[in-house]
Amino acid sequence: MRAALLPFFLATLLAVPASAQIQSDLTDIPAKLVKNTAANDYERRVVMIPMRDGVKLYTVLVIPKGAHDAPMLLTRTPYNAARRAQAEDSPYRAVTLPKGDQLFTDDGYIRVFQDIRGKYGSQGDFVITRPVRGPLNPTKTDETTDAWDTIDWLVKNIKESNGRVGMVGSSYEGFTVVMALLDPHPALKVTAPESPMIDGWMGDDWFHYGAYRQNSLDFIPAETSARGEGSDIPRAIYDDYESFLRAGSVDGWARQHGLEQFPYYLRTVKHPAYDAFWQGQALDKLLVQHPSQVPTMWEQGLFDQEDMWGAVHSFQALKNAGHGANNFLVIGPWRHSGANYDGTVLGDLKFEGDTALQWRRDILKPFFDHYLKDKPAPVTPKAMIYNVGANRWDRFDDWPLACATACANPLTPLFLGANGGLSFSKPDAGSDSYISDPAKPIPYIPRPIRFSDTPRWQSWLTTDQRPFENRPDVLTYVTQPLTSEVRISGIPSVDLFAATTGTDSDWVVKVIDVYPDMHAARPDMSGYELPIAMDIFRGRYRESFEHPSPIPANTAQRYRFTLPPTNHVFLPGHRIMVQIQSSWFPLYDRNPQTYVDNIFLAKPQDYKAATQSVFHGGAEASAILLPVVSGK
Ligand code: PG9
Repeated sequence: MRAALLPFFLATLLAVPASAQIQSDLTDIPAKLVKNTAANDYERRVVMIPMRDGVKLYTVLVIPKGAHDAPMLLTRTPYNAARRAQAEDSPYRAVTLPKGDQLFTDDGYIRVFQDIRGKYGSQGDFVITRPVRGPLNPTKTDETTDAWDTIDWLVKNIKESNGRVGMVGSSYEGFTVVMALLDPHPALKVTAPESPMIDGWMGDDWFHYGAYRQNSLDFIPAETSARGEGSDIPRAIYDDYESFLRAGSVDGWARQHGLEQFPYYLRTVKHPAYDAFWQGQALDKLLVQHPSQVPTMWEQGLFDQEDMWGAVHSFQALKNAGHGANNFLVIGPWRHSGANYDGTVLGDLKFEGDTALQWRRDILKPFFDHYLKDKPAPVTPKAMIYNVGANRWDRFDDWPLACATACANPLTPLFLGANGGLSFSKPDAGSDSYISDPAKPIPYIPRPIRFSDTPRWQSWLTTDQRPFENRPDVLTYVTQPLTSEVRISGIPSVDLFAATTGTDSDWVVKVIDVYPDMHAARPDMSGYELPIAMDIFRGRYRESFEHPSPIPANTAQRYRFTLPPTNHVFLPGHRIMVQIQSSWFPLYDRNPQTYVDNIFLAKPQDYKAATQSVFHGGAEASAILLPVVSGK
């Protein structure tokens, strides 16, 4: 503004009548806002449901307008029920509710989300995956009683309902479904635990066979900084590989970031081994002790980067204990929780249509409708697993198709051999070696690595393994190009004979489908090394998960452990590859390779390079025991 105009402008301002002037004690925000919801096709009802100890849990119901005799679909969550029940603010329930729910909400289901005890709108105290009442939980409640009390209240108080409840939920929300199954309310008629957290030490979120998953460290403040929203730990270093390497041990990194303030972190550090703390929370074991009659569909992804253990092990444990009749298994080509989103692609993989929608529409919804709406019984396969090699769903009356005992087919050894060979016939005796240096751990995906990079995290189990194949600290074994297809369907098992110059060691084993040099159908996938099943095993637990022991240096030891579930056709022209290495960083904490009581607390001087030897042939014939069904 030109200076000459200023007096004129001020005069104009002062001339504004007093009634129109903004006064400092006014606010533009109404004290109470009532939204016009007359056009909504649903009613949102918020209730505080009392539990047996008087604690009230915040519960949101999205009830179709005019509903009567409607079933209720319940999810109990630590992730903010109000937000889960309102993905978007919309007059349409199909829009306001999560997309994965749409088939149910379009069909008149009442959708119910509840904050678990101690989170968001609920009263009470929050305990991460609160153990069942007993030695690990001296209180009178757990997620089993809270689910029971909630369902009891819902069927007595929601007049629009037909008195029947189904439960769904993925991951933590899957854990709450499984907890409800330990003593189900009679009105709980059907459940689908999706990627449920079942055993945090064996192979779900926190550890895999004793190797700690350092991304867990972000979960703790995100969930326990406050009753409401927390956040991940801010990073001073862009690349998590560098950040964790510089900090040394898990505890070094944790204390740099203030994690010693969190009870769950301290609890974890106190229990590095599979002691009573973890055993007492293993839900597959508890389910067998308290089997339910509730029809249950266990679901997980083939590439589930968080809870790869839970669903398949629960299904198997119940089946093996004679409770298979009401239990079903679905494994799709999905990431963690991917069943509720688009299932068309994952990483570089493309599937035959939206596989997640196919499952929800053709299998899950009819299964729920039968028990909740008296619709005719659908044909539900005992197990349904996507086959990425053939790009199709396979349906089974029984599963696995091959296993060590009580299966139609035994497991078939695929032997490691000389010069990187891999074959179904046993090779001559020999060994290979590499140096594993904790100062240069092998990244689990190419650097830079950020746990917060969600798309990379969600698809990392499909990562092309070529960047690792030629490293001097990775052993690679590969078959000749296959002349006929090799089909596997079951749980592969590692039978590894290996020695180390150290006194502790991790063993990472990967089974890989190597695509042909030129893959005409998808040239961009030519030579791709697609992981089919891989896992890590902490050597100190080779004899006992509960009582670790030092590895005798320079002595061949036998390591036996199972890999994640498979259902795959290796096509003619493809090759089967196995890679073996001793670190997978920074997802898994480094093994110092010197035996210490508690690896969380290892000191810099404990981390030492070691020479690792892997044996083949003779009496120490390392092999992957594959659930081969046809074509060796
Ligand atoms: N995988 C997450 C989790 C479950 C249970 C405990 C800790 C983490 C989740 O997605 O909920």
